[in-house]
Amino acid sequence: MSKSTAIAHANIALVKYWGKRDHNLNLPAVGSISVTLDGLHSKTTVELAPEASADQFILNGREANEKQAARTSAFIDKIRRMSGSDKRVRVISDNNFPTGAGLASSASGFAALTLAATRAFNLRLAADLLSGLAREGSGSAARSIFGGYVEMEIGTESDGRDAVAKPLFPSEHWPLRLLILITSEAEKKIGSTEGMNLTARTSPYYDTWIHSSLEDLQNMRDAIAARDFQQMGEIAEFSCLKMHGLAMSANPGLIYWNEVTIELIHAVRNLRSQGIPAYFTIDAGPQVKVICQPEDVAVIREKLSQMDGVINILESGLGPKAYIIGEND
Ligand code: 2P0
Repeated sequence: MSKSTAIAHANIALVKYWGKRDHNLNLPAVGSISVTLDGLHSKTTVELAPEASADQFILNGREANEKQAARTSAFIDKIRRMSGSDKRVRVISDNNFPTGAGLASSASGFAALTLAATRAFNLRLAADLLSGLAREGSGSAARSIFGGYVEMEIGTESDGRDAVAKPLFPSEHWPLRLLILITSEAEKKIGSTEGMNLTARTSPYYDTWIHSSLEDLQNMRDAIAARDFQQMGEIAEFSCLKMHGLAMSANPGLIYWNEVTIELIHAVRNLRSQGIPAYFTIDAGPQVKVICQPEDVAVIREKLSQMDGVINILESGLGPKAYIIGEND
């Protein structure tokens, strides 16, 4: 193929990834468990451009900035080496979720890029190899290769070949829903990679974080297998708060929240005290993701939308693996 278009969906971690055991291969220091979302995706077209002297990247209708272009080109270089080709590419990528909403798009973006680019260069990789390659672009992207409930393994091999994600359960196993409460559209000052590196270097809690993650992963697997909403939610909040506590204990401390984030944490816990089952999780930014069951979405949405400072609410169920939507020579 010389042109290929792929879709990959965003994911949200229920047990968080924060820290790397190898920087060159982007190997995670802890495993993670996520859900892939049906509502949020990246659609990416990669077209070989044999006559071009440089790669071209159009992200959300605009020429990518220098940093994005350099990171993407370095990633495409890996695929060029694998395929034995030195052809330049033209990449067009769009997110179906609001641009500038402060949602990490590197997971769906790199997963879609991995699938579309390998196919454009005529490589047909098995899903685990795609996941490992996506990981080299962005750790969380390894998980977006798969749908439903997904676990990222840290692996033990020094070359990272077993640091790949694997599907745990399909979406239909347990159709949870997520509400994503947008509290700020400002771009974060410290990205995940930089934040993780600072944390590993300076936090006195880092080793404890690494060791304690094993139990969280086992408990989360069990909770999902048993469809135990309370256990799943309690572990998700625990992992989230532990990750943020860890990040805050870096020096200088990383605070990804704003005042609305904290209000929403209390609001979700208040819902529970009123008998409405809902749990929160938060990534490296101020948005709050609320995990709930389908029958409770309407009431939770109604109550949280009234909170001051909630700019927008996105809603999603669980979604499929990354897939190709079009190819031609
Ligand atoms: C996660 N995050 O598990 C965690 C929780 C953010 C907070 O994975 O450096 O953009 O590219 O591997 O994948 C975001 O980190 O980091 C992330 P890199 P990535 O979802």
